Amino acid sequence: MKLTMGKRELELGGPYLGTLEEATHLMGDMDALRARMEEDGYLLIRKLHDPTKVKAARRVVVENLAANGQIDTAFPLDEAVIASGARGAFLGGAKAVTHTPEFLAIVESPELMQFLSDFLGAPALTYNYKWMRAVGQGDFTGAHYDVVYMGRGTLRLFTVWTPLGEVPYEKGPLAVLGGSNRFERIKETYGQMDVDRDHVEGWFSSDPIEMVERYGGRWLSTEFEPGDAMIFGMFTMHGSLNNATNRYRLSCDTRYQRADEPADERWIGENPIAHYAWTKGEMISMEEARRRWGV
Ligand SMILES: O=C(O)CCC(=O)C(=O)O
Repeated sequence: MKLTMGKRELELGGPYLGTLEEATHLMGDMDALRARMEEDGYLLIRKLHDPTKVKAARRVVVENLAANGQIDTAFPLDEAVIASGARGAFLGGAKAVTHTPEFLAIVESPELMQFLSDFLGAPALTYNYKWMRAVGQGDFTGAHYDVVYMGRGTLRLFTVWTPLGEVPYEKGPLAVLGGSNRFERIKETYGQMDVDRDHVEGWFSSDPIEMVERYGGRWLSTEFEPGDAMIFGMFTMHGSLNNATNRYRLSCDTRYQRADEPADERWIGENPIAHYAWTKGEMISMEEARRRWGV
């Protein structure tokens, strides 16, 4: 099966793309989950969330997109068929849809917060800012570490990536670069960057093959069902496959850390300030930044 990431076609099962390892069977054994996170840089947990709640949140998001004319209502709403001429949308931050009871019932559920508190070994907090994406046809996310966007607080910060609905391969699921949590030279250079301070583009690369050939590892992905989630750390290189369908790929990514550790001030509080300088003024291309870092 050939899948696309950016402009590259990758054969699933070939040298550049394999499948994510599951950690679902380790649930309940926090030491094993922590060891797996340390080793692989991610945890794939099936049914981490209640699938019924995920479907309810999906409904709210799809209704919101439909109200904005982004859904082709000639098809059942739940299919989220992209309206003619409509594009992908970022629905994060202050947008009301990420603060509806249905949405918060997944990403701030008592069960999830308890799980993360157990995993972190102390009560967890989640950033008030929520990231929610409706990924359009042909769109994808380039390879990046999350630390460049949210590294001002503790580095023991974790992303929970939650698909809102089924995400088969052709709909552009998340992909991580296996082994990238140990790319020391990239962690010391790109991994020290802050997009608001440095005015550098966020994506390290849009070329999945270039990354594997230069740094090793293998891209890993899977197909997702409602309730499934990926958890990963700040230094796990990730992106997504392309959405090759005419339906939106809906997903959210939310952040968690110990409440007793410093938090990145851009993402917390009633009205998070979010990115305030990135993309404003003169920007440095990633190509140029990588040349300076020698990576
Ligand atoms: O959903 C995507 O395409 C990207 C998600 C992402 O970059 C993240 O969860 O940090």
